[in-house]
Amino acid sequence: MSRPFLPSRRAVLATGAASSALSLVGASAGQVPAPQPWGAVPTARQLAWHEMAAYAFVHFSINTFTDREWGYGDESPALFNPTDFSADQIAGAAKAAGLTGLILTAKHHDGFCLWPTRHTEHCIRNSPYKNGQGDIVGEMAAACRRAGLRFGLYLSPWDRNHAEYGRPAYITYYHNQLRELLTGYGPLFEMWFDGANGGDGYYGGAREKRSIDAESYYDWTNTWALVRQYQPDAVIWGNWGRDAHGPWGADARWVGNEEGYAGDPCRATVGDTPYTQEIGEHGVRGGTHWRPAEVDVSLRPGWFWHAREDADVKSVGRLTRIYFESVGRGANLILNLPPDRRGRIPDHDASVLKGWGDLLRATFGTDLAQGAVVQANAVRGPGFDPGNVLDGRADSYWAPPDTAHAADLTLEWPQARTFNVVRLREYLPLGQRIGAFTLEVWDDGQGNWAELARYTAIGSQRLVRLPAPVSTTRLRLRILDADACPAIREVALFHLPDLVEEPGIRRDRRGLVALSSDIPGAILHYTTDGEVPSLRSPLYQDPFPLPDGGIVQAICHLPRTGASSGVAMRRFDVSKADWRVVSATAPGAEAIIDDDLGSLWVTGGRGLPHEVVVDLGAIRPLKGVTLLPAGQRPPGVGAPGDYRFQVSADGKTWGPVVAGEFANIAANTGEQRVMFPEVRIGRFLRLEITRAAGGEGQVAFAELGVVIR
Ligand code: FUL
Repeated sequence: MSRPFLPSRRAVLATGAASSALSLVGASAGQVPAPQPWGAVPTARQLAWHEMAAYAFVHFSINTFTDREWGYGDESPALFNPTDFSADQIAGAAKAAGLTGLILTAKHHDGFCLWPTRHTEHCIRNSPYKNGQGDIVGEMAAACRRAGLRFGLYLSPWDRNHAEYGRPAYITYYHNQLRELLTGYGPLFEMWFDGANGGDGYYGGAREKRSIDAESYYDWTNTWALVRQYQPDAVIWGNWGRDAHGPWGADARWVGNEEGYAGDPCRATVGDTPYTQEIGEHGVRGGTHWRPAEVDVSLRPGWFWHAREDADVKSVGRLTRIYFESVGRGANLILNLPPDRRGRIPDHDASVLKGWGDLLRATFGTDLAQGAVVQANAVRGPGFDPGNVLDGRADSYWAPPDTAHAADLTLEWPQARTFNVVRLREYLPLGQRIGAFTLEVWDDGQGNWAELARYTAIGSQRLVRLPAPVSTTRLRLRILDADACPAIREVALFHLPDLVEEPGIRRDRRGLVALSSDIPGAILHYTTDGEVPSLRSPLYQDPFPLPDGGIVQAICHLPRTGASSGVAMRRFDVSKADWRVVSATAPGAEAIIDDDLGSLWVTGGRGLPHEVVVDLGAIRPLKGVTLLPAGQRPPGVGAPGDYRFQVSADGKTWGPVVAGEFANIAANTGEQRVMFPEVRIGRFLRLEITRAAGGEGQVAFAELGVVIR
């Protein structure tokens, strides 16, 4: 098992209780009975998975070459033709980021297979890559082994290419494919069973809509049994309905969003109730099943590579925030790295990953808590001593007596330690037990304890990121509430180097651009002429007008430390100042033209289609349209699934229909873009929503926009 950011620790330099405890770990632990497990506990494979913390996702397939997020299934295998594929370069980029494993999309929803499967011709054998002799799955598996990364696979259950999809024969096919992957590519640490099932597709030429009941159709009991049979150590990821294994029987759950955060708290257990986004993000305290969350997010807006997103690669600052809001809340992080058409992680993306990995290594490579004298106000006895929290071992922990559901642990150093990150871990084999805790530091001047932080859950790990470094000779962890006596595996302290995050860039309906930063004392510089901003660029003071659109780039600078952020960039089209809603099938449609990303239009209860007509205020040449999904939808409300757009000069005679589906819109809140086949001149825009993605018929979304520039 690889443990990326754990420092290799020397023996604890503790004294007193701590040092006497050390020699007793393991050997004499039997002298005092261990605490009993409480509630649901993880399996061995889940425990190993928790240690992996953060790993890579790699979405690479036909979509990379067609510029789509969801292929229809009718794409020719000949399109798959990476010019300079390097599995080692991809694995190397993941490794440089400090990631511990890599999961590859062996087959996405379009059905194209990246390995030469015996069960379909819709695969790499019929592509020009290596004259049909290539095997991307095999190359990636070997490169991961070389790089010391664990390997996993994604095999989309939904298959828009296969003629039998929707019928029993497809399940046999799916099992055959799964068997090939489970037996042909060495050990796998995780199998990813995606939940997306959009309906229509090519299906061997039928070009029709096929609806299935995802909970029963895929025969999960037997599908998962194959994973258990051939890869007993692999964690099964999926969000399916109740089955013999309990609620949505897989080993790990979807966190419920694709934005890169877990809820706080994000508990590892869930109850025996249907999946909801709320449960995905937060879990359930004292739940009956161990189903920890995995946070899936992409380095770029899309899951697949698109040239138009080259300037939208997440920065080191953003990735760090994501790490703290996922791994730091006890979830695992799966960060998607989309290879380009060469078959490599683009250079800029790779350099961001390297910079991020360097930062994490510099931060988590030195545990500043080492050397502390550790004491507790409640001690269980030999084998469970306070000093165990410093020994870097996964199998030792501090525990007070069974009756102590609240207890304090104090670390003390002869000289002050300076840190801005605290890492805590519970000993998971005994379950997730902590219900509330605080961290306090000793204030020499005042002669008392001062509260630093207060949270509910710890779990696999809790990273507390402090707003500024703290120097102290004493740190106290106070467990205020627990379901059973606490079992604390680790208390560690780190120093995260100064990191200035990029500013936020917003434009309101009037066309005024505002920049923002929540860093105290930060100043902002910006450009609108395409130049990269520097400290010589205009200093931001007040919102400035940009009614006709353009590119705004900005940096944040902290004079106190001399550090600057990376560049934030946003492209704006014409402002919506003169727009108005002409008609809509439900009230409140003004919300989609107010440039307020938080306000939604929720269509009424009437049936589909839902329709809105917008007057753009002037005749304009329209290259396409954009739609911004809702960040969070009301319960039971879906996202717009299928669309029909039309343009008119006078609001009476309408031009040709542009129809299609918004790919992955139910899960992903990134902007959707629909380009017209040619420029449409007009003043009125009509959107009809003919299918809802998720929900019960009503849909909601945040903004409608146009592409003119
Ligand atoms: C979603 C899919 O529909 C996306 O295309 C992507 O694979 C993401 C990780 O999961 O459900």
